Amino acid sequence: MTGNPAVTFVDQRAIEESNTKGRAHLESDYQRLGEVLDRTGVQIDTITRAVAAFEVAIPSWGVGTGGTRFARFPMEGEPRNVFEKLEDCSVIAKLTGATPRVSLHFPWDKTDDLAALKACGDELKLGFDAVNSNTFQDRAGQSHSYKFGSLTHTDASVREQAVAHNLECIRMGQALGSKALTLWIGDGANFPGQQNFSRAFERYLDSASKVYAALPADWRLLIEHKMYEPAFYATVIQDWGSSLLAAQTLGPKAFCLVDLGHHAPNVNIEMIVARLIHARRLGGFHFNDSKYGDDDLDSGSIDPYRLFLIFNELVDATWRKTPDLSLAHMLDQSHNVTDPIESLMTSAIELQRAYAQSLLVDRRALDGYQEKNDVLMAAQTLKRAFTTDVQPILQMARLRSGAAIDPVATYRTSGYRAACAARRPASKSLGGGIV
Ligand code: RM4
Ligand code: MN
Ligand code: MN
Repeated sequence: MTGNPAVTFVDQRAIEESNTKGRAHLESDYQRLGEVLDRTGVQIDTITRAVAAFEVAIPSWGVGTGGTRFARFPMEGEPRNVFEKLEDCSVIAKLTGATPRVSLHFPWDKTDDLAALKACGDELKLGFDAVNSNTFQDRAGQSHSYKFGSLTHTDASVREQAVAHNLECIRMGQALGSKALTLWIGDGANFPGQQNFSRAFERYLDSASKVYAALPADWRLLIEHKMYEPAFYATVIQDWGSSLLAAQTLGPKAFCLVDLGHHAPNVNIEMIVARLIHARRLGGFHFNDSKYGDDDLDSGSIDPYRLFLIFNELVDATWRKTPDLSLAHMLDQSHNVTDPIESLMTSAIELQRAYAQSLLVDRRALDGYQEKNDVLMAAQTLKRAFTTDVQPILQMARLRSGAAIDPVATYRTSGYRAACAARRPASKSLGGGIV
């Protein structure tokens, strides 16, 4: 018996045992849905195969309990270091069959032994997705503070320090097999007049070009925009326009990353997605949901129709044979009141659901309605796909790939969290914070 609880508590036998219970019902639900879809000319197995091939990366910072600016309420058995984070990520991967890679965040996940981290990933069958740099916080011992910015700071030595950190992230990512660096900076202003907008953007381009120049040939730079926070008046890369401008200025390996929570409420994100696809600069997503601001809530928990409409644009782009569409799908959520493992599993499944529903859209019919300006039927064509209960497809995709029909139920019976609580003494950190 291995000492690793991810291996011990969530092994293939436990998954199969749990699947035995749900299997008969699933077979008949699947058969029935297959018949319904067949009437509209859709082969259910085609959709199931596509869902099974869907992948989304887990953010290492997502498996710890999140918090607000006011407080953090840590849960028992939280991972205390990157190795334990990988253990939790492997549970999510095994149970959902949808999350084969982890996205790391440095220096939060920094370790002296990258070879051991890579070996740990191999043992747990986890790869490493885009690496994320962090120049929005100071860390002990660093020479310069990021209080007034990093890549856009007025002082060249602060900018150099921030560039150097990004180059280090690339080196660490290379050792782990990552192929992208996600660049999100909190730089901006809290007061009108605090910062010269034009000069700050010019400094950004200058610093980012140094990071870009250090990218290995097969790497991409993912530029993430965010409307506000921590800069509450003006953020340097605040919208997809600034992000696209930066990507186009930097070069062909620079792409825009859309974090769903980084927009004003009601913004038409699916349209932003369409524009970035048109510009050939859509690089990936940080999926989450929100009600009021950058709430970092579970994907699809507030507005599943919006999530569907975003996937609808992606499927449409594939249908139109848009070349070179290669997207880094990642979750980016803060789990303040739920077990992060359960939230992340549920979120990965919500993405698969939106994807499956989008695949059901009758695109030829939609095209026709759009051409004829048949507004009601066009809208209904999307709604019909969205309101189809694709649960049996998602469950069958998991069953066929050796994952759990019901990941949350299987996780709860596994005793994994309790085993972690016994091995990982409770965290003392009760303060506020983003993670
Ligand atoms: C930011 C942004 C970044 C994430 C940090 C933790 O708001 O979404 O992607 O790395 O939060
Ligand atoms: Mn993000
Ligand atoms: Mn965010």
